[in-house]
Amino acid sequence: MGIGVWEGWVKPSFGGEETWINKGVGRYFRFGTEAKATATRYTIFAIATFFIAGMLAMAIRIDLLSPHGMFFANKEQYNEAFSIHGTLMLLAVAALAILGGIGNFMLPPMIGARQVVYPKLMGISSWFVPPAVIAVAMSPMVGGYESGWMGFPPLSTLGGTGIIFYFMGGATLLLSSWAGAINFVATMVFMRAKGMTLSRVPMFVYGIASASVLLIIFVPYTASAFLFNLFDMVVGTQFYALKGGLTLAYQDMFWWLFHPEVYVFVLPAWALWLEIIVVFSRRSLFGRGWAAAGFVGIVAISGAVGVHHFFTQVGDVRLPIIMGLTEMVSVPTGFFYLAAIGTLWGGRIRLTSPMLLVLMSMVNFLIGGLTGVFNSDVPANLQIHNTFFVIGHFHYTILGGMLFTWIAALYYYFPKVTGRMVNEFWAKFHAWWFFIFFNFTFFGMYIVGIDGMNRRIATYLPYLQPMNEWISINAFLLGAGFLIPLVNLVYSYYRGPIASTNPWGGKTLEWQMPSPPPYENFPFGKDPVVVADFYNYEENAPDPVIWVESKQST
Ligand code: HEM
Ligand SMILES: [Cu+2]
Repeated sequence: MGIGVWEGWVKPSFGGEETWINKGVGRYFRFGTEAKATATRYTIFAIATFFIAGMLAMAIRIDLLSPHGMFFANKEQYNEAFSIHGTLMLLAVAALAILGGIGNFMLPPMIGARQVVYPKLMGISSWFVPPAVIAVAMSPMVGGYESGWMGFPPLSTLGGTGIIFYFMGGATLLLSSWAGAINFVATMVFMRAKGMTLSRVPMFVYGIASASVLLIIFVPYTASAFLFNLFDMVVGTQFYALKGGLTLAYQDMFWWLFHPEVYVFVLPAWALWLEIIVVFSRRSLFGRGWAAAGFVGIVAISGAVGVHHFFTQVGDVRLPIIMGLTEMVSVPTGFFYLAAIGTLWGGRIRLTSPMLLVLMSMVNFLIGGLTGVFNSDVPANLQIHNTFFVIGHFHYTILGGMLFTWIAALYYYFPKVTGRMVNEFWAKFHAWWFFIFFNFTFFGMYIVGIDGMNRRIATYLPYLQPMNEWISINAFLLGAGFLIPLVNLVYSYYRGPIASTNPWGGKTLEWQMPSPPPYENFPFGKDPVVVADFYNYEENAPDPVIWVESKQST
């Protein structure tokens, strides 16, 4: 079978050797089990989904050019558009791009491993993505729905049958990231090279580990909520029925995952900040212990504060507690800024495209984080809840914090993955384009939100039109700009200048692989042993790794 089911799955399952092709784009679309092919497949799916969901955002912005809507035929279509946009961006882009794409590729070599523990599980769960994306995207064509992307009952079960596809797609995407989390944790526990102690594992490994722990604990709640809702619709159960059901319990279960999920998006990105900043300021990582405490602190707090999403619904004694806890999340977040700024301070900074994007990401996230404090302050929340202020906030955190860093990481690792360099001029040109129009667009949303623009409503009062026009025009420029990195990446894959093995001079182990890396990551017949810190950039810092004769032949 040409698509690799036989060579990649069946034969190796019965003890045969897996055949591995190291050439051509086709290898990424086979049912192979090799982690780097799986990773690249995740990246390609994330980019494709980003463009599908991005087109919907453009449609929404066209609609909002007029107070009465000027693109969609009715309000239901508007609801479907922002729901599909949101779900795909969150569950198929933000949750999978860095974890599935960068993580599967770079985590094994970073800990000195040649493979992951469950390569088949990873391979198959990457193939969950396209059917799930299609199910979500086509949900309007199979009956539509009105409940919005969160699918709150009773609206979800009373609306159209499209919600069935929507919940199936959503649950499948959650499952994909959940399987990934299990594989990451197993790989980190069992496959670390000798000497890769807790105080030496790279920061990105901490980032993936903490995101994985959050996923493993919290995905079951929200995935079950989706499924119970589905059962209510399909087999007539009454989990969330208005009479006799636990209607409000859905919201609780939904936010059990979806608050920690935002940290699933940003923790790996913050970890990449530190990786990239260290390399491009050639300065030892500052406050490694603080950064580690940051990861642990956020995992500990972020699971407990989901109630801050319904401050306007629950008026009881828990409010001050949840408000306090939510605002405490800023403390471990501050640790990352401390480590990042401490490392930058006095460093010999090289403003390459990955570095530029990381610095921009830090600025954006700061604005997003500060406006989070307004959201989490109960009196302020009562004013801005369900307005465009909230939309501004989460786009600053997710696009600003995660997407800028994802693109930084794509440029940073491109030479390792493909053996070629991207075009720096166009990478930087787009970074500035992205930064400027991102801020024009989304800062406008804070303003229009405070002015009284409701979220999730297709129409608005005429006095808000000028501000909405400003947002839409900047959004179109922002959206069109993404063609630049797309062309840059595709063109550089075929024509970019040949890259050296370690073009940026990174010390972590993934830079010791040849470019592009072969099947076993480190083909030298030798195994790495970690003997010193990866982030020591002092004059006469010892080499962090020595290579010893491999026990198994390669
Ligand atoms: C990791 C970074 C963060 C991300 C990715 C993020 C993302 C989001 C998202 C997606 C929503 C909207 C959910 C919806 O559709 O209703 C949201 C709302 C909210 N965020 Fe954040 N957030 C982050 C950080 C913070 C911080 C640091 C705080 C507080 C200090 C905060 C407080 C809130 C609150 C209270 C809401 C609910 C607002 C409302 O609807 O009334 N967030 N956030
Ligand atoms: Cu939250």
